[in-house]
Amino acid sequence: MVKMIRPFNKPITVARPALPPLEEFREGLEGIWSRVWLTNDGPLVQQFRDDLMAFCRTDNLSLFTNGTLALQIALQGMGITGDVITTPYTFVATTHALFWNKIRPVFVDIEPDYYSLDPKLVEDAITPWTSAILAVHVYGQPCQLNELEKIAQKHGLKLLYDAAHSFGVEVYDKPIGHFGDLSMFSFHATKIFHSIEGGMLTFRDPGLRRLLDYLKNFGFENETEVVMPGTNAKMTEFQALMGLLLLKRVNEMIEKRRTIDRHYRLRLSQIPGICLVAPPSEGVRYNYAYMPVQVDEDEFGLTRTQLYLKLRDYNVFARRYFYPIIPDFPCYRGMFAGADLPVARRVASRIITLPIYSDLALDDVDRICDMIEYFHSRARSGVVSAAGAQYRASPLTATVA
Ligand code: T4K
Repeated sequence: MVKMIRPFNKPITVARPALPPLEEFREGLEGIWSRVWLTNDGPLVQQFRDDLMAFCRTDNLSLFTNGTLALQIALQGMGITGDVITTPYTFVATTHALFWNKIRPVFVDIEPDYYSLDPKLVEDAITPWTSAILAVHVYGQPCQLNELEKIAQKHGLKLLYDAAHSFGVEVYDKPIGHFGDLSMFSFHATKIFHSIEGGMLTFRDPGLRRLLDYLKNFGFENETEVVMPGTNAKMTEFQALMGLLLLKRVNEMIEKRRTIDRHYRLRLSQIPGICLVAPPSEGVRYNYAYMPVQVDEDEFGLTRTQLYLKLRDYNVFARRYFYPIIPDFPCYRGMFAGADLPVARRVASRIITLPIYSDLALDDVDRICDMIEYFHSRARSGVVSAAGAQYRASPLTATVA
């Protein structure tokens, strides 16, 4: 059978922000115009906070202008100092937030199923200088929550989660933000749910809310009194408007992603050398935030990076989230020479995250899978060398045998 594959005629990117109907946004803008209130805890920000409190089933929640500042402020507000045990397999903002607080990250390796901090290794890394654990629910898949909680309690450590990818995730009907002492969610445009830019903290200690309010607003108590050296990390009315309109649709968007994920899994599981991440564990209501797969070069016939480049030839802009691991970025290189991180390194060298967003058509998913299948079969038949030198995709069409 001969199957034609054409490159997409416009880029298919790893993520594509969801947008509400323009009419609804325009209506919201009219409200903002009539109130002439743009930021500083305006009515839409307050409404957004209330709606999120209902969605996340907690009163202990605070909004920020982005997730990175939310995490930086959380570390400051909780008085975390010294060493923090964390993961090398994440977006660089997780580590940057520690550095901005002059906290030393202690990298511990990840587990191979969902790529989050391996609790078995965490305990061995605890020293008298350790003050907290900062774990990441990578791609939205929950960390080993009970194990981390037990370790944190046993050693009197704070437990923080970078839940940037995890909005809408629940574990046995409990929202993911209810675990640990605090969780940070990112509402960046590329996330499953967003407010253009934005961030949210949920936390266990109700006393933290007031402190966070000070810290994100210069430490102002009132017009003339500043009670602590805060910064500026306030959410604007425009961000809140976007968030409010998308929050109404978030469950529907997750459902669409679930269908896309299922379709990918069905197709990709047939391709040798494409290794899927384990499905969500029992009790987890997942949000299908990302579509990561590992490429086994020996079986697939191409390296991960070769596949990434071939897809680009066909106008598919997958990403290598998260490559390289954090200690290998130039700004951190050499600082963590002793860290033994074989699993994180291996995953980072094989990972590719494929496009997923709620309005990605299933036909497009099929076409991406056809391409991957095609690259594999060409590589196997020797048309594409392991170095990727013999074959360049035609800009217009390619033929699949
Ligand atoms: N912790 C973790 C674990 C995180 O993953 C992140 C953010 C954070 C903390 C920090 O949270 P924030 O401070 O961002 O709230 C993107 C996002 O910018 C970043 O938010 C996200 N993680 C990270 C995983 O991905 P880049 O540099 O890869 O984004 P960029 O601009 O290359 O966009 C990715 C794709 O999305 C592009 O190929 C095109 C598409 N796109 C992007 C934007 C911005 C659009 O189609 N429209 C758009 O408006 O970091």
